[in-house]
Amino acid sequence: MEAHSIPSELRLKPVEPGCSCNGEWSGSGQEIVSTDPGTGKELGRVLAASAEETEQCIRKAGKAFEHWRKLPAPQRGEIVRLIGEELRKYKKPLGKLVSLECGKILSEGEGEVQEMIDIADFAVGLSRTIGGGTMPSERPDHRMFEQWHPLGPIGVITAFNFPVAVWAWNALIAATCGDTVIWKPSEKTPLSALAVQGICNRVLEAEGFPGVFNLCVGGSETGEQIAGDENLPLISATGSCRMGREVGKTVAARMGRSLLELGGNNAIIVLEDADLDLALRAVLFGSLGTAGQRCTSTRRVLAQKGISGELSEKLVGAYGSAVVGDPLDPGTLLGPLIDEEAVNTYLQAVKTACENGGELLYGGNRIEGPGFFVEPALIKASADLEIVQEETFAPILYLIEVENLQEAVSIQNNVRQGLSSAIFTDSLRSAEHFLSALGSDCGIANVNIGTSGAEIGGAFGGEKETGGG
Ligand code: UN1
Repeated sequence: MEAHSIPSELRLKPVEPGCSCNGEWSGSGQEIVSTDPGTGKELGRVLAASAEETEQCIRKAGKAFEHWRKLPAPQRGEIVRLIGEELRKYKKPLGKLVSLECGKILSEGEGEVQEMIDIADFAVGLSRTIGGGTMPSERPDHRMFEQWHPLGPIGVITAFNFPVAVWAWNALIAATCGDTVIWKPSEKTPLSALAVQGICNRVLEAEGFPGVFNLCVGGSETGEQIAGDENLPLISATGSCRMGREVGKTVAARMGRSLLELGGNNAIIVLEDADLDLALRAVLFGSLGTAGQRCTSTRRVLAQKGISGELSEKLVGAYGSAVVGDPLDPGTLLGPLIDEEAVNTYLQAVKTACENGGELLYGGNRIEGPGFFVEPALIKASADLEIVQEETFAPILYLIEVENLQEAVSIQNNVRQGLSSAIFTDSLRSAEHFLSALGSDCGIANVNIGTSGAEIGGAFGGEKETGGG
């Protein structure tokens, strides 16, 4: 695979620094190496923020909050609009950097930047519509109304698989509402975060509002420090259930609020009356998109008996023709996993499933050569296998045969996670049952469309171990 370089338009100097407060780079913590998952080669090095620098950063965000909260919301929206404009200008190079650093294919990298632009637009609208109810009071000559005030500086902890969009979902809405933000990106994708922070810094400095967005690059200790800091009334964290449990405990212990977006174990139910081609496309996108490393990735397909054989044949055919390779090549459908550890987790999960009665229908191997590539795996399995109950962040899809809708819904719900779900059927009655209180127990329930592909216009999040808030 040809070696790619960091797009020069982004003006990134990754060997220098790690922590940005008011646009000054000042990292002096440990060195973090960003690796290109497509080649296994180093892309750049970043110096993380030390504990003291993280604290400084939190203090600066607190200071900036004092002014920012007083600015009328439409004016805050105007700054967010300018950031959206910059993101439009940098969509291509930033999308390319995201693809390069986390390995998702180029259309997904650019799609992520588009999501940032969309949420910026949404936030601008919000800046003129933040509402509050007025309700009749029981008391005479008395008015009763709700008013939303900003909370303060907010901590945002993001994962490698959405290196920039998830920050934007949180940060641009928070800033519009009058909060300032401290961002701890994944240590696997610091360069994408630096590029976004650079864009924000240029806008904030030109407009005279430094310190509204702040970046603290670091490992889990930086995350723990942010979660534990009493000056941050809200922590938003995206990542594994294990991480969320720690963050949730730490934040709750100091009476803070948390917003957790954790693991999923998303299923697509395919009934006998479904449009199979439509279902096939959705299962493919859901299981192969971002190489199965989305919290909304399709991990289980629950196929009704009558079509299960045909669907499985079609899936095997489609997996066989999926182009695996360079994520920046427009012909590629499946890019690499994030790192060596992810490859090992994939191999181990396939092995465990097969040792416990799973039947490997396709894939299961590492693709030899540089980078962290694997074949997509399709495994026929029984729903109650322990490994099927877990979220493995890799392109592994379990095919489970079901008798009918009732059994499908019960299997789909019978896992610890509750993020996204889908049903493919042409029956209105089945679709409505799936969407009803007796149907899917997930935060997101889709009909005739797959489990991944969040829309910024609707609330995004899950139930049960997926978190919430
Ligand atoms: C999507 O499905 O488009 O970690 C978004 C994730 C989520 C975002 C998913 N935070 O996969």
